[in-house]
Amino acid sequence: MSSPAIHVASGKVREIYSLDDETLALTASDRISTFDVVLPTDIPDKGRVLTGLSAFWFARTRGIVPNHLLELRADGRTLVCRRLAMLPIECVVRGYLAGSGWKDYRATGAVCGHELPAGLTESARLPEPIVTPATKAAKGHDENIDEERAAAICGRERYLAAKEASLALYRFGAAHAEARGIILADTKFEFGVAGDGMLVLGDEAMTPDSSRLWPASEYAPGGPQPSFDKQFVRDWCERRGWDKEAPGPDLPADVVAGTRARYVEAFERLTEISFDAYLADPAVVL
Ligand code: Q0Z
Repeated sequence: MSSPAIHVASGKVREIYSLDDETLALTASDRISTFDVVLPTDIPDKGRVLTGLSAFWFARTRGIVPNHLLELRADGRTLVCRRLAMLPIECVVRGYLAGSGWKDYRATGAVCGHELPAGLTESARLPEPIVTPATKAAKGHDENIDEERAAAICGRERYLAAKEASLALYRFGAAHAEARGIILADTKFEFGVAGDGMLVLGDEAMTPDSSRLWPASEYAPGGPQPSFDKQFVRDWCERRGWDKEAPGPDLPADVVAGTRARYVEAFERLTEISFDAYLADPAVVL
């Protein structure tokens, strides 16, 4: 007889359950957040797209670094995972200059201690991808830190192993995506330590919610890029006028349908697997 799952934490759009001392279940809902607010309207199958993509990347990167995935449930939205002792930092890899990376560069010429060439524009491709660690804020925004600080928090050896794994994962994912017309501008990895002391990739991996995905066909540095997945929602929210304070607006059916189609398109382009095949049998991504 199995014990009941115990709810242990909620993210903005995900839930985490304890199954036993060694395992957790991560369930992705169909909720969507924009401008840091979770909207009242779900995007059907969004949680399945994110879970399927995460499982796809976990299956294809286990030779780069071990990960926490034990089982992809038949519901298509739940990952059963090894319980890890999570590092208190996240490893963001940036191949392009966007978001807080662009803000920090514009203000100081550097991002998390990485001095960058002068004259880069917003969304520029960097000469080499960089790892820009951040602390995990319980509430509000994560704070960018330099690599010295990350090494002091995690231990130097542990940080360097996480950094090298992050770069290798990003290089693999960005090359895979670029060959399919999608720019993986940046992405966030979270690592933990397993019972045997090994560094293990946890959380989600290279999903639209943990990354910036841009359509390569529209790439035009010198300003912000349209988001592959959320641009319909953002544009509609901007046109409608909203102060970006909770609660957000209900989304009309055409915006829901258009957004779902973009998530499904990202899934199908990255995996080369039909999303209907995934719904019929999630194991097709493994
Ligand atoms: C991940 C998070 C979510 C809320 C804890 N394998 C693991 N072992 C231990 N802890 C975690 C993991 Cl993945 C862990 N988070 C982030 C996920 C909802 C928070 F689905 N928190």
